[in-house]
Amino acid sequence: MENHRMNTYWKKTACPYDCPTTCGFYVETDGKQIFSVRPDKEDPSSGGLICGKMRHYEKDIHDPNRILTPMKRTGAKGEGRFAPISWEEAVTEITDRWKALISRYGAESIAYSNYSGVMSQIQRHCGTAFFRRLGVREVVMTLCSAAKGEGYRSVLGSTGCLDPRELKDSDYYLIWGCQMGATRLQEIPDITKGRRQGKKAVVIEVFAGNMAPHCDELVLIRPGTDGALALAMMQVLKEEQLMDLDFMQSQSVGFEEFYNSLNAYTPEWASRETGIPEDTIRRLALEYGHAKAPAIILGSGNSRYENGGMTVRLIVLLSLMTGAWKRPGGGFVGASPAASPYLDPNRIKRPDWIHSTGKININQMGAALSADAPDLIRSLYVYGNNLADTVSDQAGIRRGLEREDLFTVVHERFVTDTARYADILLPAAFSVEQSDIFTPYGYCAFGTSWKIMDPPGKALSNWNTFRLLARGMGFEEEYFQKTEEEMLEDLLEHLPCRQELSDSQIRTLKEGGMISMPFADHTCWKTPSRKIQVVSPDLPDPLPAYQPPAKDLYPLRLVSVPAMATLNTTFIERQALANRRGSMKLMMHPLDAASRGISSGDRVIAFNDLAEVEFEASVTCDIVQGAVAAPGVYRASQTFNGLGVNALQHGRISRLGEATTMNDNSVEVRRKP
Ligand SMILES: Nc1nc2c(c(=O)[nH]1)N[C@H]1C(S)=C(S)[C@@H](COP(=O)(O)OP(=O)(O)OC[C@H]3O[C@@H](n4cnc5c(=O)[nH]c(N)nc54)[C@H](O)[C@@H]3O)O[C@H]1N2
Ligand SMILES: Nc1nc2c(c(=O)[nH]1)N[C@H]1C(S)=C(S)[C@@H](COP(=O)(O)OP(=O)(O)OC[C@H]3O[C@@H](n4cnc5c(=O)[nH]c(N)nc54)[C@H](O)[C@@H]3O)O[C@H]1N2
Ligand code: SF4
Ligand SMILES: [Mo]
Repeated sequence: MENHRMNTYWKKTACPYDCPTTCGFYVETDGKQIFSVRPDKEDPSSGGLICGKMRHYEKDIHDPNRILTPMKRTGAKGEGRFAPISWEEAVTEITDRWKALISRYGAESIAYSNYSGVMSQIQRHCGTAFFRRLGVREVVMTLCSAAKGEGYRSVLGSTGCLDPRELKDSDYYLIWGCQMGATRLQEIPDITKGRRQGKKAVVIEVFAGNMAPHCDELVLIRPGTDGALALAMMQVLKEEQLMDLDFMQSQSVGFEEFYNSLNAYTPEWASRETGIPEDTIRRLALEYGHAKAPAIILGSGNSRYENGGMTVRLIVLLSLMTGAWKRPGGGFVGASPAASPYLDPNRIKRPDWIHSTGKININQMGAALSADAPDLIRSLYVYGNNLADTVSDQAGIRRGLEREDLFTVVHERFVTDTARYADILLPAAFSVEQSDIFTPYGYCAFGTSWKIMDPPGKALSNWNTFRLLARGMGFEEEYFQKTEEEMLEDLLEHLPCRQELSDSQIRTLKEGGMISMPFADHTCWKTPSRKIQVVSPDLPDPLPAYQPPAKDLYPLRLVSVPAMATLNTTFIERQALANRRGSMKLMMHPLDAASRGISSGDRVIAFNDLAEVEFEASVTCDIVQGAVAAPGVYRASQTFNGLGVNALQHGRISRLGEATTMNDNSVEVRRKP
């Protein structure tokens, strides 16, 4: 980037990445470049606290390694050699191939993959509309927290949980499987302040990660057994008469049946399941039961199991049992806090265009891309997703991407491990080069950001790319005629919450910026019965009960945890961040390491029936015995043997929510000779 700072000014924008916060901030620009980033103290969700990664967003936007032109593959699949072509050539080739496939095999021979590269709504979801119009199979988008969402919804429907800004009123914090120092940074100051005032923060984790300094007590738990802990805590609350029976009896359905089932779930029983000492479980339950406004902050880690939805149901029920939801600061953080929807997503996603009854679960993309799959996929379009690194069954996915008969198109900003397999590679834009609406999933807020500069070279936003492809396919719907700015204006015209907005808020949305929305009424139950659904007759398991995690085939349970310096594979191009993260580590308990003759710094191989993956061992008491943890997602060239941790993960899906079970796997580990 040239650094001629002339006539610069500050523009408001928002972060396009997949955090609960969606921080708003300012960028310094001259309309052609971004020079620097400045946090915005007035921003509703971040309050001016943005992560280190985005404080130098300009380095990614002006990264010399960006893809700037459409390209066609010249080397072998996976090699990453390409030659520039024009957009016209690219679109003609893609749409000619697709038309031929559709007439010969039907539209279901084409598939797409999209996830969380860009989380702003138009750019994230416009492809869904395009592919529905094309007639391909629906993609089940459950790579992240869908089991958590379903578990919560089964009990509370769309009831708004706490907005993290309400945590200042809580009097006890139970931080449950959440690496907040990385993923909910903005909530740490209130908890730190609370702890100074004598409020207690307890972390329940498989691996403490960055949370050890932010809590008063660390409780280590065996992976996938949190449901047992929640049940035993409720058994103690019952025995000690710390439940708010009036509240639960009057506000819920099915309470009696569940209440009567609790006796079997003693702390002694739960101790055997979880590995947590019996008296710790009892003490935790008493502390929680005596608190007036305790808050449970739940991450997504313990929902990424076959039993994940049930685990979340049980933890949500625990959050309700003492009546905490009635009091300011009491309740639950980790689902949607919104009182009602701000935006109608169907205007972007167009469910009215669904033709196909088929489905592809993104977690099972490895099997779906197989040459032996019953409904052979002959073309794959990837945008906002790096499936070669981030999705389970990595070896299966790579085998699929290597298929010579798979016509692969990737729309990307960088030559990722997925992009290396593209037949046609298309250049994508950054958030400041496009216009969109932003809806943080963890805060009561939303906003807009209008294009600040043109994309460099021939890069195009997802919206503009799908418009070109739609024209190439001959789609004439008005949807595809609109510019992204017209689409954004249309969404603003039709906001379901428009009546609730002040003139100045509407002005902010029109100019670009985030606005704060009212917190939900936490006892207005938005469920079909208008009550808390302790029992859910429509689910396969109506009565909440303990379900153990998947059977261990190997002696060590394997969990994946977010890294501080990167966000899935976003930011891994930036050398300073990659250096800060360091090499691919496997966290091990000292007893598990000693019995295998392993010390910190040793190269080790973790293996199971799927793969052998090389790591650097890091021996620490911050992980529960019997488990290993792999922080971060690495690109192949940053790994030791070409494979990442996702090569050790099966593509099984959860019982509730059809979601990822990436933490529900086991391995053995040996020292590399
Ligand atoms: N810096 C940074 N920020 C991020 C991300 C990132 O990779 N890096 N990722 C972004 C994304 S995509 C998301 S979805 C969000 C949220 O990201 P999530 O992936 O939901 O991460 P967390 O909820 O913070 O952390 C999950 C925690 O669950 C723990 N865990 C795993 N299994 C169990 C279990 O059985 N029991 C218990 N008690 N704990 C368990 C893990 O040890 C881990 O600490 O963060 C976003 N923000
Ligand atoms: N081992 C392990 N695996 C994980 C996780 C983990 O913690 N550990 N986390 C899981 C979770 S929670 C999630 S949400 C998934 C995320 O998985 P992915 O959706 O694959 O997320 P990223 O790795 O961030 O890759 C997103 C890609 O989108 C590209 N991109 C960004 N903006 C745009 C755009 O506007 N247009 C286009 N066309 N492309 C764009 C980026 O350059 C990037 O390469 O990973 C999951 N996989
Ligand atoms: S990556 Fe997350 S914490 Fe960082 S600025 Fe974006 S939303 Fe905020
Ligand atoms: Mo995620």
